[in-house]
Amino acid sequence: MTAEANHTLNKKSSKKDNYEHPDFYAIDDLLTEEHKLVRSAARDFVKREISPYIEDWAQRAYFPYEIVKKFGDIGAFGPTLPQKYGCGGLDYISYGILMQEIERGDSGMRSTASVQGSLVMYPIYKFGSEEQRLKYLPKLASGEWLGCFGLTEPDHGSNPSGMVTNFKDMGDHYLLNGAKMWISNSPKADVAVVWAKNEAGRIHGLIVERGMEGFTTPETHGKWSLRASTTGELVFQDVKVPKENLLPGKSGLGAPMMCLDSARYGIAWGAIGAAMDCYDSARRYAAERIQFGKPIAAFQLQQKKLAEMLTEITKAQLLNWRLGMLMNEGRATTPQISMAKRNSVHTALEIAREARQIHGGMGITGEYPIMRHMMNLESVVTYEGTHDIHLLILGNQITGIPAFS
Ligand code: TGC
Ligand code: FAD
Repeated sequence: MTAEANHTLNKKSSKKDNYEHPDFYAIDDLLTEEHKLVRSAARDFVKREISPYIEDWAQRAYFPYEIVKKFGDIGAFGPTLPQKYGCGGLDYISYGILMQEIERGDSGMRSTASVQGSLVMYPIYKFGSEEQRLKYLPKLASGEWLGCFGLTEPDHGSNPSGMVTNFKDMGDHYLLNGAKMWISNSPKADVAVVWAKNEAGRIHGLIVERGMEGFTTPETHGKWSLRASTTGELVFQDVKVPKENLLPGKSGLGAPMMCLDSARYGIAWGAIGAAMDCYDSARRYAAERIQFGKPIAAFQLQQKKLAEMLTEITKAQLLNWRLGMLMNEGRATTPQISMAKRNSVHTALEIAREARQIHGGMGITGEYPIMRHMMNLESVVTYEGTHDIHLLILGNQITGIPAFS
């Protein structure tokens, strides 16, 4: 690549990232010194490594692969897993804070981190053998390797139990066939945790490595959302998977669903990071933009928007913090996680839309982060269980009547 092309791909914005996070209910008082240190390190990282470049990356649909190693260096991958495997050994509040800060920078960047931590490293740690943990976790934690998680298929999104990807026992190896779609990180991933049915129709997790014959990862082009994150397919045509690559610890749909619990929790915090960025930008813009001889912040209609944004952010911050404490105690339930994921993403989308209006025409440009956040959140509201699926999970919890089918 020429020096000029390289410069263009990584064009640095001259705009300074002056982000200040809203903390209307002194929620900082609930955080430990360790939580604050994690936040400060992650915020500095985002200001230094993401904010100056992200608009350019997103406009060009460029995935900055070099960020993977940098995330590893700050401990963004699998932060709650044990230090023995090169991970952070932190609690779930710290994990939430990391996701919040990274998604404040960009949802696509948070996707890269949360897929690696919650959807690749977590199942290897939770359901893997000790040999598998030692082989994969340190390389994934450091960012030497990138991973992806294959559950969704072209014909099975909200209903993953209908999956058709399958493997046969061939004696000394498994033979894997099928296809996964909409897979974050897939085009660049070194390893994939893939969910497939055995001959008895039981779902198992398999670790598939790049380079295995018959395994390809075509990239999905033309996304208007998560443009700085790379998304693709996983295609398996008679892939010989060594027997030692099966995750032995758990089978059935419950195994990938447990991974989703962890990732959805991270999204609950992450989406509010995006919302806080939109609010912060809108608050500053309203104070600076003069119309009819006054800052637009002086008009009641704009104040209403800002007051409602701050109210919703504060409610979500409290919900997330409490959920984090339940996660730390091992008491958080899937419906509680659904409530937080659904609430945070909905709140963030509404705030992004209101913030876009406060910025007027400028709100549609890359001068401000608003439109990028809004477009990103259109994916976040769909992946890891759609807005409606999380409502049905809550409905099931409340009534005891599943309404999925
Ligand atoms: P259902 O009958 O409810 O359950 C089937 C079996 O699974 C068990 N189970 C769980 N176990 C542990 N933890 C959980 N959270 C569990 N949820 C379910 C359940 O107990 C049962 O076990 P058993 O032993 O009785 O068989 O399943 P269902 O087929 O009716 O489906 C329920 C439904 C719709 C809620 C679920 O399938 C669902 O959540 N669908 C949404 C799919 C989804 O979220 N896909 C995400 C793909 S990954 C992704 O999007 C990554 S994006 C990442 C990024 O870029 O950041
Ligand atoms: P569908 O399931 O077809 O749903 C379409 C609509 O129907 C939705 O509004 C849905 O709420 C509604 N609907 C479906 N069933 C019901 C019902 N029972 N009752 C009421 N309404 C219903 N998957 C992975 O496995 N790994 C990844 O890394 C990954 N990354 C992704 C990255 C991006 C950018 C995107 C967009 C998706 C990603 N996904 C990933 C897939 C994601 O999880 C699915 O898109 C999601 O689960 C929804 O599936 P679907 O798109 O097939 O929609």
